Amino acid sequence: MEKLIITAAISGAEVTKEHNPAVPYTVEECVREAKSAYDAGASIIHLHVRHDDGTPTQDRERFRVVIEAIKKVCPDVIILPSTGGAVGMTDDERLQPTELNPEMASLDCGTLNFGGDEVFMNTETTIKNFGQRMIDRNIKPELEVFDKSMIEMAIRLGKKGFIKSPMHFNMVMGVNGGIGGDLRDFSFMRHSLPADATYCVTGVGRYAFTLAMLAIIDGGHVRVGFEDNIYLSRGVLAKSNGEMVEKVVRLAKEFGREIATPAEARQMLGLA
Ligand code: KMH
Ligand code: ZN
Repeated sequence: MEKLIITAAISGAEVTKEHNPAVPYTVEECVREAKSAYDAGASIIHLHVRHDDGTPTQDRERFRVVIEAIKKVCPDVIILPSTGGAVGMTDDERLQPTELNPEMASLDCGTLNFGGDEVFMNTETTIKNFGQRMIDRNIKPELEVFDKSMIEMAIRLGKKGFIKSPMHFNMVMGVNGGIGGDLRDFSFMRHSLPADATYCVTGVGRYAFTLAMLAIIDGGHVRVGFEDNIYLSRGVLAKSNGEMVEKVVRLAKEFGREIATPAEARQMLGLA
């Protein structure tokens, strides 16, 4: 089986220090969290940035500063900035990190209720614009799919030339408003992907490590981190993103799955 690519979603836009005091806001805190994940075995950092008070921002210069600071201590790590940002941001705001020409970026493939009454808007025009931007700048999209309909949207827009193949998906499962995170949901999503696609799975909240296990044994890849889950196990707050990555590494080793380095992840994802 291919080696396992671990992504750490170190910060997100919604989770706060009230949920877990280790959630990073400042540049230094982002560096600390990225390094803990990288040292534990993450080859990709999915990045959101904040102002120092924790307010989410998509400001290009804030991304530039945080990415440069992370690269100083994790020189070969793959940085995958968010173009989702936070609910309510405009498309232009959200696209700012693509101006830095990262190797990868997230591309959200549909609209959904997001954790209650918030609506995370991604119309077909938005997805086409974001897809075209990533083609123009040679950025590999990680296709964020929160439900099966979003896989179908990605395939449809791929046929129209807005997303290149082979596609790389991130099945984000367990969001309040999206698909759940049970075995049946995983199987349904996974078997709806194009045959030549690669995928990673993100289990939100209590699904974080059960879905990681399924991806490990299925040959997929895994994302964990404070963006998606604040607990290491039931009732026990994670002290760092690194602790969550370490747990995935332990699970992978139990099942004979080796961990990909950033260089190996680049080969597998067609970035190199
Ligand atoms: N913060 C969510 C509304 C992404 O990074 O592309 C969207 C999100 C997805 O986090
Ligand atoms: Zn995100």
